[in-house]
Amino acid sequence: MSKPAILVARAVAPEAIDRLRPHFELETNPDDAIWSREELIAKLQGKVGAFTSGGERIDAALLAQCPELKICANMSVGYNNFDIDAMTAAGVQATNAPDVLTETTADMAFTLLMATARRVSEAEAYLRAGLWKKMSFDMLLGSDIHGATLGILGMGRIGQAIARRGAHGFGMNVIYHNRSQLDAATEATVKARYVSKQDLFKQADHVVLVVPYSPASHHTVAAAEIALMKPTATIVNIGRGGLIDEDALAAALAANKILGAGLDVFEGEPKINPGLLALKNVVLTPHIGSASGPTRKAMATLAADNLIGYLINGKAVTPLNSPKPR
Ligand code: 8YV
Repeated sequence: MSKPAILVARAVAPEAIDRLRPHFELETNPDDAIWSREELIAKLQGKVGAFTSGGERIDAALLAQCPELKICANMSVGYNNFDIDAMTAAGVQATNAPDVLTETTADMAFTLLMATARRVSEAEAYLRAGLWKKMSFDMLLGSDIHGATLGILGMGRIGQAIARRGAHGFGMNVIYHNRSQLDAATEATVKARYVSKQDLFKQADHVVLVVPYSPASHHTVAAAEIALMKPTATIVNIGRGGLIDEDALAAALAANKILGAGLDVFEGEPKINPGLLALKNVVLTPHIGSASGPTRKAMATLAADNLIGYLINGKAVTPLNSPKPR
């Protein structure tokens, strides 16, 4: 009997391919080409499963053209590329890759927070440009991290891991805002206090965004929120670019209304808003939040296990919906 066919839409860790191969006929993308939507739809013909990276838009129109598709397994915790309602209605299982990247991504939030507050990118550029001629008392002064107020917008697993680092590692006063308040026991463990969104922007010395991206959270940080921030404050985004109005942020940074920003994600990535590129007081990284070797391997393995779990054993490991199978 021939094995079910699946599409691995991007180049992935070889361990994931090795895991999938005994169970499936695989079409892979070893050159890591970025396929157009039409190419993706063409390649999905005859496939029962898709290993997706988090960038492929899966919606009703695509599903209507891919009648054999039963599951899309994202190798990312974010799933704003999925129209979950459309997938459920079409009988298609959606899965993501949570938990395995929590600590690595929280590390990255702190990396950016510290680099931004202590102006590390700007300082290195200054040194490399040969501008460092002498020590001076006011050279590249930043904001403190220890003992400062850390404001976390979005308090899921990654937000909580960031809170633990701030509170326990750096003695920070941690405040957060989220759709729903954590229970008292969890608040006590992560040492974080719930505040309104407005108070978070007013009180925080360092703001970190880890809100899931959806139409509801589009530009959740715009000129009005930035205007509430202290002139010495920083903002870090490790969620999705669309959470921030980048033009408003660039304008505030250019006018030194806040100290700096650390951005790992961008609205039009991999294209970067030219207003941001022109600035010194922003630390820019190319969406590497989960990019440690072991974590990327674990994410790929989990996506593979979701495909094997659902298509071979009848149950996904980390399901996002409960569709009636096609
Ligand atoms: C990358 C992420 O998207 O998990 C997410 O939601 O943003 C990142 O981990 C992922 O690594 C791309 O495959």
